[in-house]
Amino acid sequence: MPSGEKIALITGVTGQDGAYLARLLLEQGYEVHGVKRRSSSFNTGRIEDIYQDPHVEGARFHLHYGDMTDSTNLIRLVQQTRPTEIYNLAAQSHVQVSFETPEYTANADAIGTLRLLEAMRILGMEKSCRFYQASTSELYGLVQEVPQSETTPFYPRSPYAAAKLYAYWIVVNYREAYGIHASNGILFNHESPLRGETFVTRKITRAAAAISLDRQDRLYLGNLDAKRDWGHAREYVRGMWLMLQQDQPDDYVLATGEATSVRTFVEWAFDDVGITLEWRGTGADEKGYCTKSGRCLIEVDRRYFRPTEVDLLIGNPAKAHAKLGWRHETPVRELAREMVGEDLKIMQDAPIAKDA
Ligand code: NDP
Ligand code: GDR
Repeated sequence: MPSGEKIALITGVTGQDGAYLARLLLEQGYEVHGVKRRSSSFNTGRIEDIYQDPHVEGARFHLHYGDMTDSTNLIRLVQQTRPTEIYNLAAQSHVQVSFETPEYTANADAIGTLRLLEAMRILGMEKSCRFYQASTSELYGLVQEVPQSETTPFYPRSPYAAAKLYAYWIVVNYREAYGIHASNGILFNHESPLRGETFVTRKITRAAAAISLDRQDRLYLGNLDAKRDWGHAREYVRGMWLMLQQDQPDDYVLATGEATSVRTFVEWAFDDVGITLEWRGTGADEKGYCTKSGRCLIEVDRRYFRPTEVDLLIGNPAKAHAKLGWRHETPVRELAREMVGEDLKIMQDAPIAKDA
């Protein structure tokens, strides 16, 4: 660790992981700089509780406008903030959306990572600043080996995964070529009450809450048979931080080692709001879930199927256990319950409106 003050620069600070990481680093005594995008409406909802008025002396959390597609901006931000650790979390992170916006996804997720590494080089910060890259289990894509570890071959199955594959290798290359302390965290899916509403777990827990309160009629989902290794985001950001505290940079899988299907997650979430579901036809040849009394609540909709799917992700976190002393704590069943509970609270507090 470079000596002296700890200064972190977090790209993607307004996202799920950015919000948890900023909180963790502030608790650890860091000065934290977060990069947020300009948007026409507020996008800082997840970090409202840690926001500090910049006019007040001694503020340790600062927000800056920025974008991964603008190298001039990234160079200036690194120059102004002089971080000792950079956490590159910003990304167009939605796999399905990456099929609609492949070029933008490559620009932000792949070239954006290169821009940030180059900013470090241009400013001569190869030795004074450490770098964390938000790599992903999506790199494994088409199943080559189960469970997946740091040595499993990659086979990306989406423009998102292909962009993240470039980012993974450019990080490895800059580590080897320029001696930068740069590490890839190959993180399996991690969720929380702060998860984006269009990712499947949160889409399900919000819908279960809304349907139980009669605020939504039906939930449309895609492939229910995909299996994911779901952990709690709060615990995973701690793993990111641990990677940058090691003497040597390296690449690590963070995962629980347990896979659950989307179908099972649906059943748990609805169970948690007291709705028992039965699998049956919902009309024509569509399939879905209905209640015993015949009210059909969930329908499979082909529009949510991906052109190429990742069927099974299950990680082997043995290296992170042994070298980082990192372990996940929250079982996936408990995670689902927490997310449903938080969504129920949000819905109960919100003004009555039907949520399509
Ligand atoms: P989110 O989608 O919640 O957050 C993404 C963040 O990136 C947001 O702050 C978003 O800003 C920002 N962002 C998007 N595009 C740009 C851009 N062009 N320039 C600057 N900022 C941008 O993702 P998560 O927090 O869930 O994930 C964090 C990172 O980890 C991502 O890189 C993701 O790909 C990766 N990852 C996530 C996993 C998971 O299960 N959550 C697993 C493995 C990897 P805004 O709020 O304005 O949209
Ligand atoms: P994923 O997460 O693609 O794994 O990427 P997501 O929650 O979007 O999908 C998980 C699985 O659920 C299936 N699915 C649906 N998905 C969505 N979003 N909406 C649906 O209606 C739906 N129905 C079924 C998907 O087909 C898929 O198999 C996440 C992101 O956070 C990435 O940024 C990260 O890199 C990976 O996790 C690890």
